[in-house]
Amino acid sequence: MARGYINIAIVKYWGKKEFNPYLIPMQGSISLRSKRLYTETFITESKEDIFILNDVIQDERETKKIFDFVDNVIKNRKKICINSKNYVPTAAGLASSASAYCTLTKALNDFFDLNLTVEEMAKISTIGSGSAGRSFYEIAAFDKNGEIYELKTGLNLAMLAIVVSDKKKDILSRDAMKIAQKSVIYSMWVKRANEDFEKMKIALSENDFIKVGNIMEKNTIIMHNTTFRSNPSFSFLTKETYSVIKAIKRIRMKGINIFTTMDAGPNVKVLYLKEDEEKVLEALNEYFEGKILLC
Ligand code: 2P0
Repeated sequence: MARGYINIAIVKYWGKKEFNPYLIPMQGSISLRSKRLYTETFITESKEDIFILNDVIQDERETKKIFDFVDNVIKNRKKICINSKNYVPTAAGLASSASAYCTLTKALNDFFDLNLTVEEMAKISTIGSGSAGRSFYEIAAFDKNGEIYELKTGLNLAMLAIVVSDKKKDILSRDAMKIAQKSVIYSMWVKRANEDFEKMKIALSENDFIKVGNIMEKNTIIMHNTTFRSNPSFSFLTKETYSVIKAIKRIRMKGINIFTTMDAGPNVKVLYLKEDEEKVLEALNEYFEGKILLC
């Protein structure tokens, strides 16, 4: 059995350059791995290739997608049954292809005795999903050359989500990214994101939480602006998203250091320091009781 956790980007990955053979992103990204939300995958020998997700045998399309990845990792193999379970609420922006492909790569490595290193597995997993490579490290950098490595900080970073919607998203992040790459402001995004990547590395190494939070918030907004300024124009963010952001700002004015980020969905993730957890939850519960999910 293999297990892999989701990760949440504090500098976003938002665009593919090429596969060579692993993904080279348009710009660097940095993430924090969850301690609670994960995927588990079991592989067994089978008469035919089967993919089971959350106890449901998947259709031809889903099965093909997963086995195309498997065939990329290993040629001339025996047939297998891949049985995966997501211990992640299936909510917009939380259900994760990152934990899925991170875990599948680990499970294949174990089942077929591939003897891959963590570095190799991280790169391989990006063929399935770009963000998956980051799930191999607690704090991961995925740079613009396609290198994936661990970053160190003295900060005890923690994340929670305010779940405003558990509806499935209308537009997949993969498709959204493709459209956004044609946005008139996309080249500006790439430049800014690469600067944010460098600045974030420094802020983490200097244990400067305020800087980390500010870089993350600005980076998030510019990423989402690429979708507004696309043709067609669209957004993952809703009225509810903005009202959460407003409430978080209000709480921050009271001196509690919390920062917001959003991915390919309307839910808001909140970055805080683990040692502040009690007071953060107390403040957030006043506004969002029942909607808070520790990540
Ligand atoms: C991230 N996202 O850095 C960004 C921010 C969504 C918004 O990585 O096409 O599902 O499989 O490589 O990994 C989601 O992208 O995309 C993502 P593919 P993936 O977390």
